[in-house]
Amino acid sequence: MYFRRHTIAPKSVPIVILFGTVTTTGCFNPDDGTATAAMESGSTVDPSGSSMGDPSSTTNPTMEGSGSDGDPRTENTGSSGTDSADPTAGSDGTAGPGSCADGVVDGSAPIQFDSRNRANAYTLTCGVGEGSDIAYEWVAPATDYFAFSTLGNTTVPASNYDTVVGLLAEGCGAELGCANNGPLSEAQALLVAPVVAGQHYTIVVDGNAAGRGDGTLTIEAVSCPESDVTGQPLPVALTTVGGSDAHDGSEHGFGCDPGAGALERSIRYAIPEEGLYRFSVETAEFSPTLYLYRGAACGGPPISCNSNVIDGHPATVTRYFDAGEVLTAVVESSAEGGTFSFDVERLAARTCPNPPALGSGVTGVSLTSNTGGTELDPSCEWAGNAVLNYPDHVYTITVDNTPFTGCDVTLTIDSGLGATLWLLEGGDCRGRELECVDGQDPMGQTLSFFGEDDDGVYTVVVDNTDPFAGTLVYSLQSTCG
Ligand SMILES: [Ca+2]
Ligand SMILES: [Ca+2]
Ligand SMILES: [Ca+2]
Ligand SMILES: [Ca+2]
Repeated sequence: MYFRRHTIAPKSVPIVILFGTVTTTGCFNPDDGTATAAMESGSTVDPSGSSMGDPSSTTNPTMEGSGSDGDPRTENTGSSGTDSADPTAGSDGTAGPGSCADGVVDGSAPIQFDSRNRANAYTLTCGVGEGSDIAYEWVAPATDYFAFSTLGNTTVPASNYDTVVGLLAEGCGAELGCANNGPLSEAQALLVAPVVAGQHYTIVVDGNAAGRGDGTLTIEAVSCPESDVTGQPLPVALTTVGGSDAHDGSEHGFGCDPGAGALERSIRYAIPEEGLYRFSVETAEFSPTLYLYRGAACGGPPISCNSNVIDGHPATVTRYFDAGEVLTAVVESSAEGGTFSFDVERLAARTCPNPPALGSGVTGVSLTSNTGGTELDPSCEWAGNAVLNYPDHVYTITVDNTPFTGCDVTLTIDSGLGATLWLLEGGDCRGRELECVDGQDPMGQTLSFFGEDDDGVYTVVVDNTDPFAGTLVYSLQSTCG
């Protein structure tokens, strides 16, 4: 087996602006319509492509207008074709005197824009080049996470060029969030950001790599996940009864999948302080599967999943996170579902986020509940049984296949009944699970890395999946690096 890291070549496309109104109001739910398919395709593209700025920052976005008076909006070269006669007239209003924005929108309807005759007034931190842009003044109608998107949907078109979307504080102030990419595309942008009711913001639609063109900006409150337990007392009792079946994690390639028809519940949690966090689900009413994704909205980049039996050990996913990272968990149930206990705990980090390097390997290593940590759990095995957590050892490897050599990491079970060998992206217990081999085979299991595309640092984990049987003694040999 081998895996290959996916790289995305930057591409350039052209930009611009104008506005008009279309229709429809609604809540943003990646499980609806066009956005859905895209967002759940298992793409590794960060829908964010996105960065969330510190609202307390006072740094202004770069102003790059080339006009002699320093006001880039005066650089508008006028109309052409379908452009609005008055570029400062928004679809739902005109920016007031002194406003930095080109127009005022309330976001209740999609906003058509055309940037082909606009100036390059802003450079957002997640875009490049001198794309022309347009800025909208907007007042948040609610305190919530909102999605600012040029993805289009079933009724309005996506941007036809490489767009970047930024959210700035009132009056073109500090950049609060920026997104260059969408779930499956680098062209359209999807930004999810928290806003406060009544607060004024500036939304900038920019062109990446000097792109210009037209498209539609939609502004919608995020409706998935359904719950946000940030700051709430945990664990918390929730239910999947009456839940949707919009989520399908089968395309991620993980080792757990409840199959079609499983009702789910989606839950958001924002990390309060840097550390190692265990997300867990425990229930006596169904066999739980827990998926964890990055981002404040459903459909973000997947991290991993884990499952267990009814009334068994909790299903858990554990990773190291920075303060302020926002995660979305999806709890899948079996049968008709039921109530469950959802918890997020900050663990005492024993080896994560800095596991030791495996080097050329280790031999004759004992792994029991006394000698191993219980920090990480894979998708293709339980995290434990009714009595014990399955103990694990964590290592890092560095793969360098330049010039081509290829390398292997091989687990051999010297004694004991069960071990799982699995692999995470990155060497710091933060990354997505890439491979999971349930190693009941005493002849061993091997992870193979071919070619330069596989170069990088990884986290390798060995789990003792049968601690009742006694000590697992294993050898882990590496020809990598
Ligand atoms: Ca620009
Ligand atoms: Ca883009
Ligand atoms: Ca489901
Ligand atoms: Ca474990």
